[in-house]
This record gives sequence, C-alpha cells and structure tokens, in this order.
Amino acid sequence: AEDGYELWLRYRPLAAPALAQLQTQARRIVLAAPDSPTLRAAVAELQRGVAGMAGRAPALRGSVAPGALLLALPGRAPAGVSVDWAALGPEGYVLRSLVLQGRRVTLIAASTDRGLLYGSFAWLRAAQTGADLSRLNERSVPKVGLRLLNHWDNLDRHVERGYAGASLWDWWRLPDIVDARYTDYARANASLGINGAVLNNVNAKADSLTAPYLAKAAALADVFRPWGVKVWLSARFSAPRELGGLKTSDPLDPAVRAWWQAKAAEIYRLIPDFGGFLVKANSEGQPGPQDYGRSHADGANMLAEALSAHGGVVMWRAFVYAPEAKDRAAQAFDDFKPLDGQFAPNVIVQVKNGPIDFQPREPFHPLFGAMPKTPLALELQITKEYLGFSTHLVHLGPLFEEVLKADTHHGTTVAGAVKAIAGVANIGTDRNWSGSQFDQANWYAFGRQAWDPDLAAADVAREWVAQTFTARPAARDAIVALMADSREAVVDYMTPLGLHHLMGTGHHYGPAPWVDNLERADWNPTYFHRASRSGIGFDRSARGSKAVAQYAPALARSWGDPRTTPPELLLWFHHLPWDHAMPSGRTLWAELVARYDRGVATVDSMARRWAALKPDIDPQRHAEVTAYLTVQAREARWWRDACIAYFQSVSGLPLPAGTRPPE
Ligand code: GCW
Repeated sequence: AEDGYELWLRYRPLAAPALAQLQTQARRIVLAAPDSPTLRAAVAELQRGVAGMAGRAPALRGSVAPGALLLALPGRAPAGVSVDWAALGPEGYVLRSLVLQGRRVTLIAASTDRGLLYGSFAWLRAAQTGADLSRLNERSVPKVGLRLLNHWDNLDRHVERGYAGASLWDWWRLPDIVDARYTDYARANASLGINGAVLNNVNAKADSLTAPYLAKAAALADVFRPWGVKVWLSARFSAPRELGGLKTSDPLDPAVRAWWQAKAAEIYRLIPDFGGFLVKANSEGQPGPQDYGRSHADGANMLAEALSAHGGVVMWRAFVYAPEAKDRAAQAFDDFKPLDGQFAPNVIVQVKNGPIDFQPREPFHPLFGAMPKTPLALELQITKEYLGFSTHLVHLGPLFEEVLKADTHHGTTVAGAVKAIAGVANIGTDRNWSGSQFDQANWYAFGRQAWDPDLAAADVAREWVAQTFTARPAARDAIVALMADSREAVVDYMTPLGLHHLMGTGHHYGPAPWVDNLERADWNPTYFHRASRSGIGFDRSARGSKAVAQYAPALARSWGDPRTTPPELLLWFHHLPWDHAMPSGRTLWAELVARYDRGVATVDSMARRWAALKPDIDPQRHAEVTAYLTVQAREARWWRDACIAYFQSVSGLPLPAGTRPPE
C-alpha cells in the first residue's frame, strides 16, 4: 500500500532509459576501506536501493571492474584516484564518475565511514531523482557540524506539539524489545545527514536520567550508531534534588557538581558516544539556576564541566520570557547578550529562529550574530505547532531558507553564525511518520537545508517530490510550485503583515485574536496585535518597546521606520493607524483584508492544482492529500473571516470596497 512508510527511500523500479543506465553503473560494490558497522549499513542501503530500482542487488566484490561503485577512504583508494581528502572533513564526500585502469567506475570517496555513508545516500538520491549517473561530479561538505532532531517526546509516549501519533520510543518494551522501526528512523536521518537526536522533551522529567531509562536510551543508541546518529538527552535541572536526594540543585554547590559528574560518567559507560544534554531552564516554569540566584552561564557551565571529560556538549536554550517583561520578544536578548564570553567552550546556546515562538513568519532572532564569543545553535520547529498542525499543507523549506540566509548585518548570515541546527521533530507512530504525506517534506527539508544552508528550498523540494510522488518533470514541478506557494498562503490566512500569535489558547490551532484574559498577559493574542479603534500592531520602534534596537544598526534603522520596513514585518515592529498608506496604494486595513483573501485564494488554487494531478499520483496518497486540502480550504476561511470580523469589531471600519462578504 502507498501509505508513505518508506518516506523518500522508496527505491521504486526505474523505467528505461534510466533503468539501463543504473544497471550499467551499479554492477558491483567494491570497498576500499576496512569493514565497519557503518560501512555495512552503507553497502546494505546501496544494495537495497539498486535492488528496488533495477531489480537486482549488486554484490560486494574485492576487485574493481567496469560499472563498480567504489567506496574509498584515504590510504585505501586505488592508484589513479586523487581526492583532496582533508578538505572533506569528517563528514563530507565526493561522488565522481571516472575511468580507473581503463574501467568506468563511480567513486564515492570520504575521509571517514560516515562520509561514505552520506556519499552512498547522495548517490542513491541521484539515482532516484534521475541524474545522469555516468557523469557525476559532486563534492559536498556540511557547513554546520551538529544537525539534530529535538524530540519533544514524553516518557509516557505523548508528544508535546506532536501531530503524528505517539512517540516512536516504546519505553515500556525497551531495552529488550527493539522495534525495527528504530532502524528505519536512523536510516531516514542518515540519508539527510542528521547526526543527532535528543530523545526526550525539553520539558523534561528527571526519570529520563535514571538507570532504567539510560539503559533504554543506550539500546536506541546502539541501533542508531552505525547510521551516525548520536543520542542526546534533555536534562532536568533539578535532577540532583529529585533523583539524588540532595537538598539543592544549586549549580555552585560542590555536591550538586559531583552528582552531575557521576551521572555523566554513568551515561558514558552505557553510551560512549553520547552527544550531551539539552536544557530548558527557567523557562515556562522549568527549574533552573535562577532558582538559586545563579545565572544561565553558571548553570550551563556546571553541566558542561561534567560532560567535558567525555567530549559532551550542553545545548542551553535561550527561550526565556518572564511575565514582567514589557516586550516578550526582547527578553532573551536582554538576558543572554550580557553573558557572551562567560560560557564554557562546550556550551552552545540554542536560539529559536525568531524572538517569539515559531510563528508563520518572524524576523530572525536578534541574538544571531550578536554573541560572537558564544557558539550558537539555531532551533527550527518542524512540527507545525502554529501552522495548522499536520492538517494544513504548509511546506517549511521557504521558511527555513528565509532564516538560514538572513543577513544579520553582523558580517554573517544566520547559518554562518551557528555551530548547530536543531529541528523540533514532527515524527510519530503514524504509518506515514509525520501525520501527512507533505509533512514528510518538512523533515526532509530540515535535514537537507541543515546540511547545506545555501541550497534553495525549491531545489530541495524538487528532490523530495522526485523521490516520493513522481520524477516526471511536469507533475514534479507542479507539486514543487504548490509547495512553494503554501508558506506564504499560511502567513496570509493566519497572520499577514507581521501579525503574530493570534492562535487559540494552549492548543494553538485556529484563530482567537479576541482572547485577552489569560493568566499571563504575554500569552494573550491582544498583547501581540494591540488592535484598537486607532490602529494595529506591536510598536517595537524607538517610540515603543525599542526591541528593534537589538538588531545591528543598519537593520535597526530600516526596521525602526515604517516607511522602510518590509510589509511582511510591518506590524511586528510598528503600531499604525488603519488608514496608513501601504506601498500597494491601499490603506493598511484594505491591505490586511486583501492578504487574508489572497491566503484563501492560494489554498483554493493549491486544491485545484492537486486535483489536476490525480493521474500522476497513486490513488491512496492522492485521496489522503485531497482530504486534508479540503479541511485546509475550510479553515483558511475560518481564519480569514474570524480575524477580519474581530478586527472590524475593534476598528469599527466597514469592509473595504470590493471585498466579498464571508461565505
Ligand atoms: O512553542 C512553545 C510550546 C511549548 C514548548 C515551548 C518551548 C516544549 O507551546 O509546548 O515546550 O515553546 O519551546 O519550550
């Protein structure tokens, strides 16, 4: 059945002439490298892929012959192979068609087993996407060394903000029962170059650090290891008190430090390549160093000390906001920027892409580029907490691209300013892993764009479509276009023009711009949009919260003035009268309504274009996507009509001339 279980590793039979080409290019596999679990994984994957696409698996042979796939490490490569091995680093690879002693072969070369694994997946990707396998010449080196999934998975298998079933990790049956699905999970990640997974929720339970759970985590680590995926854990800061029976978890207390050191040693005995801890501290009620009057740096450094002897890393999250802050968007910068230079070398400060919380559109977070002495991680959300869950078709590649390539004006892009990229996973026990077919593309885009932030989202989407739905150019490109349009559509029908956080309380699904009575003011949609009789928007300019001054001077200047702020961010930074003149010639009010309408129209067009693709897609997946698009078209209207009606009730303005009344 075409249920999507195989993700982008489908390896369906190729048609002529691609079939003949693959058969000539993959007649045997030759290893110029010592045997290892990772190489066995690579060879098994190549055999599986070729068997699927060409009907016959190439055997592993000792000698080079025409049509060989030659996997080579430095010092083992046959004469005639010249590769700049050092430039490949620990993960890069080369794919090259070449003639070796008169035989045409394909070289997959890397400095490490893991590089060969990534190169093997790249070759399979080339085969699945219809590349000319006789003329390969590709060299790829990841630009960011740590590329992690963050699972917000609880130990009871509920996934916080998860819309794809339960947690994959069957804690009850582990460590003795090891589901084959864990291997498929690791394969999928390896195919994208994802090299780490934080198994448990950042809203962590101390239990995950107890001996029984560590044994379970170790069993997963054993499965993931050949595929180059390291296990990490979220650590609860109060664990010394909760588990160790200590009176305190004060990071400067010697007994607390000793507890964490012993805990780290225990973990590394079980998981020698353990990645490290991810920590959410003093954020949304989680315990942290501030409970003891200590700083984020004190807390992070104490854990870093415990991990450093083992080569481990602390990812310390910067997602903090207190009810007292006058602008929630400004707080992380205010708290963390002064700590620049105070963190231990194995601490990475993990910053969400934007200063609020994974909205359909945010400006990039002002900490990027602003903490030159501190390694930073970029945290993206693959699960679509604020973008219609797994029900709405929203492709995140363009959102990821926007933030990765954003110029911080501190001399680097956001991608250039980070040492790690983390994605909050959208994976669960659903047969299709991600809750919907198209949500698989968000996992895919995350991995590929984290590996190479310079990639264009559309190119990555094209690869994904070719490997999943169809490689036929016309249909493939129609799907890619639909995916590309989907991101701006959700911005338009939920939160256009820089509006943010208008979603229903708690669950964050559907519109609720009217909510103004939550226990914390900074959770209310009215806090964010500030609509009144006179205008709308959050003033973060010099006249308002001044948060715009957290950006580099050139940006602070242009975003500090409504005339030079792009319409996409206008109401993020400014509070403006309803009749403010927009570049389109419309008033702000008319522009807002036009954008909501445009969002609905785009979803309708996506549904029409998908319907026209029926002959190109298998019935099961075509019907599944159609059903979701029907919901999305209805809910885009719900968003538009509720928001416009609410803003009208506040502004007292009539609908702009020419606006269709709600259906
Ligand atoms: O996006 C918000 C979510 C919380 C989440 C928190 C965070 C894990 O609503 O569910 O908690 O952010 O990122 O810590």
